Amino acid sequence: MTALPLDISPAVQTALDTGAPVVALESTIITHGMPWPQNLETARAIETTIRENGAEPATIAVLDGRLCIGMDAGQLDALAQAKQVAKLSRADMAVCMARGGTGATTVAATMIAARLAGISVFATGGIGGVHRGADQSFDISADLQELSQTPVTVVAAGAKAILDLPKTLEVLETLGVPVMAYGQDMLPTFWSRGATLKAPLRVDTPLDIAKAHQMRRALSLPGGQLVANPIPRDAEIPQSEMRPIITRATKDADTHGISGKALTPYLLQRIYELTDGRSLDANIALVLNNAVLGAQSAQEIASLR
Ligand code: PSU
Ligand code: MN
Repeated sequence: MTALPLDISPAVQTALDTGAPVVALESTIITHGMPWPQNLETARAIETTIRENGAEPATIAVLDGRLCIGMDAGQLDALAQAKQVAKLSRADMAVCMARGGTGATTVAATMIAARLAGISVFATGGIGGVHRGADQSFDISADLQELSQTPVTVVAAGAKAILDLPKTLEVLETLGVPVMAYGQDMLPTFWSRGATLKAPLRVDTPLDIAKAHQMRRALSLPGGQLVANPIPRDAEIPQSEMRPIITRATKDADTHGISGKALTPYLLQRIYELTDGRSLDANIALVLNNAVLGAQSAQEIASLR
C-alpha cells in the first residue's frame, strides 16, 4: 500500500484531536485568484479572522508531493510568490503528489483533503460552475461534482457571476447539492449580493447550517452543502455595473482562445483590470466575510457533536 504523504500542522492536529472547530481554506485563490502581494495579505487576514472567530484555520496545498493541511508562515509566503504553480482538482491531485510536485488546491481538491483530515467546514470566495457557452465548450467545473460526493460544508459568496448561473443551479440540483442563501432569499453572485435569481434554499443562522450538515450525516448522504453568503453591502459592486465588464472579459477570453483550467484565472485577472482593481477589493471583503461565517458554523458543528 502506498502511504499517504500527509502533513497536518501541529495547531490543526491539536484542534482535530480535541474536537475544536477547524475551517479548511483553499490555495488556488492565493496562486491563481489574486495578484501578489494582496494574495499573501489576504491569505494571512483570512487565517487571523478565523482565529478571532474561535476556529483554527487549515490552509491546504500540495508542497513537494506532500498534502499539507495547515501551513506555516514560510510555506504560505513561498506559495504566494511561486510562479507556474499547478492548479489541482480531483483529476490531477494524485499525479502531482506521485511526482513530488507542488500545486494549489481548488475547491474540489480542498474538499477531498478536508474530508481526509476530518474537517467539516471550508470557507472560500466562489466555487467553479457551468461556464457561459458550456453548451459548446462542455466546461463545467469539477467543483460541482465534488459537492455531490464529499461531505464538507462550503461557505462561498455564491457562484461567480462570470458563470452561467441558472445552468449552475440546475446542475447542482441534479447532483443533489443543497444551495442555501444565507440571510436572504436571492442567490448572491460573488461581487454582488444578487437580485435576479432566487436561491433554492435559505438559512439564517450558523446553527441552521450546522444542523443541516449533521442531518445529512444522519441520512448517510455522501455530498456536501453550499452556503451562499452575500458580500457585505458596503463592498458590493452592483450587478448592473458588473454585467458589461463580465461580457467584455468573456469576449476577450474568446478572442485569445483561453479555455480549460486557464479560463477562471484569466477572467478574474481581466475583470480586475477592467474595474481598476475594485473587483479585488470586493473579493477580499467577501472572503473575509465567509471566513467569519465558516468559523461560526464550524463552532456550531463542534458543539452539536
Ligand atoms: N474563486 C475565486 N478565485 C479563484 C477560484 C474561485 O475568487 O481562484 C478558484 C477556486 O479554486 C475554484 C476554481 O475551485 O477557481 C474553479 O476553477 P475551474 O472553473 O477551472 O473549475
Ligand atoms: Mn473548467
